[in-house]
Amino acid sequence: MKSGISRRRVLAGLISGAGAVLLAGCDRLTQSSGFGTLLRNTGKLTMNSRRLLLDRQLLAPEYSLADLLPVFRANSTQAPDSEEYNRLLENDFTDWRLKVDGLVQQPLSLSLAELKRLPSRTQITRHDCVEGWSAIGQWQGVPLGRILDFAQLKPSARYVVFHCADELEATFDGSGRYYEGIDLLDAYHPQTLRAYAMNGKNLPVAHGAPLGLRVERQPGYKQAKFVMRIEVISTFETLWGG
Ligand SMILES: Nc1nc2c(c(=O)[nH]1)N[C@H]1C(S)=C(S)[C@@H](COP(=O)(O)O)O[C@H]1N2
Ligand SMILES: [Mo]
Repeated sequence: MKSGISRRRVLAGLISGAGAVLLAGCDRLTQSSGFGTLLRNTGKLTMNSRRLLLDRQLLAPEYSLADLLPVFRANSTQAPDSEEYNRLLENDFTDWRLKVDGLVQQPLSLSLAELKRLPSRTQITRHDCVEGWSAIGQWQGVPLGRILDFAQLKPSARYVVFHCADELEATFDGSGRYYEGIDLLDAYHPQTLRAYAMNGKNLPVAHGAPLGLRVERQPGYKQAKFVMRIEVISTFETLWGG
């Protein structure tokens, strides 16, 4: 962000977003918890999303269908090497659940069908890998901010971590799974999606089936593939050595 003004605007957006979270909390008191509530609340676009949408300068450039590449390269992990993932893949991910937990009032467990029933956003953007290649693709998915609002962030929430099904690269010490973290500004950015479709089809395995992260304005490695769990945290210190 270049100017102090736009930074202030984003902060104002986040503060009104916190208000939306509180309101969602009041609704919840009078309704049964779980996915029913999630569906009932989908009509509400959060204040911070609206504000960010108004500030066009903050959006990553979007392209047209004519700009799509015939072949979009698949990079690094092409398929997680795990029995659990293979079992989920065999059943077309009907048994897969996206878990949302950590610093939230209402932990969630969402099936792919449930995610697909939520209002989605479709965008054509450029993916830039730091290894030196770029490609333009179309993604469809649920704005992450909306899912976080349903889960209702606790006041101490600062970052959102995406836990993936594949192993970390050997260079990372090999102790755990691939993960990526983003801050709340990126998490509530209107172009940040939990993407389940790419170029009009279900997300292919090589590109992160069943669910990938699109966080535009961030480099390729932030676009976590094979996302299994979203964890909301206050500090990175406790996460595999920070
Ligand atoms: N789970 C997971 N996500 C990942 C990676 C990975 O190895 N595992 N590689 C990252 C890198 S470096 C890039 S460039 C993109 C590649 O996405 P693509 O295969 O859809 O082109 O995924 C990113 N997300
Ligand atoms: Mo990358």
